[in-house]
Amino acid sequence: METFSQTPPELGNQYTQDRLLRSYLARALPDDVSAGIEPQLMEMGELAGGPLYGFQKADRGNAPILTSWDAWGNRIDHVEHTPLWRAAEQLAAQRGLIAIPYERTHDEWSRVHQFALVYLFTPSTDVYSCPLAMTDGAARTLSVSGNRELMERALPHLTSRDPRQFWTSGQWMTESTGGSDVGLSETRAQQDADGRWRLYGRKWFTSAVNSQMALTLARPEGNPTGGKGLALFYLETHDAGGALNNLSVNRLKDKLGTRKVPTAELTLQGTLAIPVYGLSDGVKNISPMLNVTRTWNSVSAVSYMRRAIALARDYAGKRVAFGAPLAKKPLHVDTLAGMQAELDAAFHLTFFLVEMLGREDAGMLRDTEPDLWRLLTPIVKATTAKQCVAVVSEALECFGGAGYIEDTGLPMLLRDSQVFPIWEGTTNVLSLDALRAVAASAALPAFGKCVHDLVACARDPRLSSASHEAQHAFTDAQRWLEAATARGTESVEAGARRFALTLGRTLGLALLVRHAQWSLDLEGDARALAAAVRFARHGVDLIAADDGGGESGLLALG
Ligand code: MFK
Repeated sequence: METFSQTPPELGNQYTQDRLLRSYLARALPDDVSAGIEPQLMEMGELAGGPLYGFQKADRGNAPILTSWDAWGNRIDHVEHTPLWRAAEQLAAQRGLIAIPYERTHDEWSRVHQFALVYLFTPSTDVYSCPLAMTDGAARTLSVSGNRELMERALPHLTSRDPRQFWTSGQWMTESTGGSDVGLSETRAQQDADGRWRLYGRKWFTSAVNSQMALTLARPEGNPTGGKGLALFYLETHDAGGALNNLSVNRLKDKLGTRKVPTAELTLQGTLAIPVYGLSDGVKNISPMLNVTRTWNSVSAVSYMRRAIALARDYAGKRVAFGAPLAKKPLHVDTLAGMQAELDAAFHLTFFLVEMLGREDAGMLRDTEPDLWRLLTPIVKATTAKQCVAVVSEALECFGGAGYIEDTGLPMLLRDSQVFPIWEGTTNVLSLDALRAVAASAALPAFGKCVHDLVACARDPRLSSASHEAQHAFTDAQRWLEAATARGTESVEAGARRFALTLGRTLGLALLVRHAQWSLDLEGDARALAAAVRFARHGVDLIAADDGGGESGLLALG
């Protein structure tokens, strides 16, 4: 007698099957841009749900390998990527995943073009988005640096579509003193008698160590402590003969997830490096990189949510329990709907940020928009990362025990997602960054006007409570900031996370409301409306004016 075996979940073309992506692009993009990029999205969607997804499953058990010595006793520190990553690198270069925003074929829409492709590519390539994010961040940092020599040397490689010419870049910031308080960095920079700079120190978490170049921070001798005393340096990892640039790979990290990413501990022993601009203000000077990698983080987070939901939805049609497919069970459908509403909000929030980055690249941000962009980058990263972990965790539960079994490929989704709230600034570090962005500028009134203008688009009465919730949550956040400021800095700091996440969820809801009205009017589709109503019910307003963060007594001992 044959025993039962469950049909596994499958993916189809990840572009054609994505109602959210297609509907967003139809609203946001001019027709000529849509027509120009659609064939690329179709192709990437087919790859991501077909051959690349199959390759990913076959590559599941592989990991990068560090070989420290060759057979003859020479130190080589060679890191071999897995086959999936080798293919991902070729594909990323050929499809222009870094080149697109620098070629700027579609002007200010080039970032939407790039990140729509990245959103499809990322969940089938096991966090190859990590080296790509750093590469994009380095390209942008060099582009705005004014350092002609470095731009001419590195940019043609970073933005190449030819895999033989393509370089990736590392972002070597974290030291054993910590990843958040970068000003504590201990790496020293010394100038040779012949004027060349050499770096000495230990970098503790250098992702994708195989990159051909890196941007890093080091303290020129005699400089003060703190972030201002650091300088931003450019280095190439190998010399023209292929030898390592006076650095050694001590070991690869043993991580919870992102296991395809060869994250290393490095010792710099006189590594030749070039100052990018100036010999101080390193934290400030590397911030263009952070703002790009935080955008990649947000796109990656929504792409993982999308992948988890795509698998869970397909499975719901196949898995029969208690007499019917899960897709016919009201509670299961309700659970999936809640996940989808979170994804809809996170997606619109992320691509709103992507649009702003595109306008920033094109020099089109006006008036208070640069302040708003500065505020939104940490808020969107923090909000979407938290949503991603929650949604992917819920998706695993949709598979019951199978979601906990490694060779389904599902647990890896959760382990990889858990990095999104941690790297590129933890939720708390980014919440404090958002407070600094608000304090230094007109960002908060600009944010309020943005929310107001978005919900003002809503005419359908079914959107009125969601619109009201968005406006109300913003008002509460604003009142909290005034009241907390009057109470003192401890009160402000204690509530920073609730403040930042309230802003993130508020803008997500307001963007959903705008899209829902458009979709009702032009597509005759009520699914975005359903997402707005559901997301509003999940809780948007996480803070009240009297939130003093006074619960620290809860932690008293005894
Ligand atoms: C899948 C995609 C993801 C790919 C990931 C790739 C893997 C990479 C792995 C990693 O490297 S993870 C490590 C990433 N590290 C971080 O994200 C650092 C987290 N910590 C912070 O962000 C802290 O807030 C910070 C280090 C910035 C605090 O340091 P400081 O020295 O206290 O900075 P401060 O005083 O806040 O800012 C110094 C200057 O920089 C200020 O300018 P002024 O000197 O003119 O006043 C700030 O305004 C400016 N600044 C800081 N952050 C900025 C910024 N300017 C613009 N944008 C920002 N984000």
